[in-house]
Amino acid sequence: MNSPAVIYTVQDGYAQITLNRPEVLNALNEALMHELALAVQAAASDANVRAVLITGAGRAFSSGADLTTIPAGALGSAATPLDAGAALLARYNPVILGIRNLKKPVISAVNGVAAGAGMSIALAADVILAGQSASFLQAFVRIGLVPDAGSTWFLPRLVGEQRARALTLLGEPIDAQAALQYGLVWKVYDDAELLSRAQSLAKCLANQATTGLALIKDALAASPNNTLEQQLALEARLQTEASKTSDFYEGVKAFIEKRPAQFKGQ
Ligand code: T3D
Repeated sequence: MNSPAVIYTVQDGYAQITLNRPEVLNALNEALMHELALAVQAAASDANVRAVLITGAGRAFSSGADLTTIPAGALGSAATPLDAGAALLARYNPVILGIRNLKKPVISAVNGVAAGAGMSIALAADVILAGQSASFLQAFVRIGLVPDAGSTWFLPRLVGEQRARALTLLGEPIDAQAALQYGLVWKVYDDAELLSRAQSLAKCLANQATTGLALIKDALAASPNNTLEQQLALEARLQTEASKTSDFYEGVKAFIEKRPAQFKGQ
């Protein structure tokens, strides 16, 4: 029996999604993208899952789209052109939106290389952690493609216009330290401790005020398109929602009683 292309487990209140084709550095074929979509849906719909961790099996996070599944006959043939955009619409975009729109915090733990759409998946997370061996590669330009799966949206927002242009147009990899310096990742750990650090963070986030975290994500998602007036109004509306949660009362009560809060995620 074939191994699953994605391993999905739930523990300590969080879901771990492991891209699992290590022999090809977790290249994204149709099966993997299908299983990833199902895993993201499962995490979204399970009330017991209050945080999500995405990582890769073996020595890489993901090498991007599986280039071996592109039918050789389609390459360079005007008669049967390959429509890579159709693959994006069918498989990649729903996954990226699914991750980005999760009402729960998402961590990516980037072990080794994250290339092409694999890098886009890593960047879709809320908090990006990297191992010392991590590298980030906008591989698209090397094969004549356009950065996709959200890379042209995430990169300028994370690292600024100049770095986004250089990374995408030059297709040069950057290592974990450069990614940290650019603000592409939150923290860098020794490879040996990356996963346990990411799991500890996922467990910690799973014990926070989940509705409040979701509302924070909503506020940040709306921010780039809002004026200050609009954002202030949105913050007020979201705060009304947050202040109606039982977790808010628990947070205040715990502060007054000088004890750790016991958030239920509601
Ligand atoms: O239609 C659509 O799906 C459109 C969507 C497109 C979105 C994209 O993501 S386009 C970008 C696709 N990705 C790439 O172009 C990256 C290709 N890979 C590489 O450049 C290198 O493999 C890496 C820089 C990522 C890693 O290099 P290295 O030296 O550490 O490893 P390697 O030896 O190149 O790879 C190890 C194995 O994985 C090797 O197989 P082998 O020789 O041991 O049998 C290699 O062929 C395989 N592999 C690596 N990347 C891919 C792959 N197999 C299929 N697809 C890959 N992307």
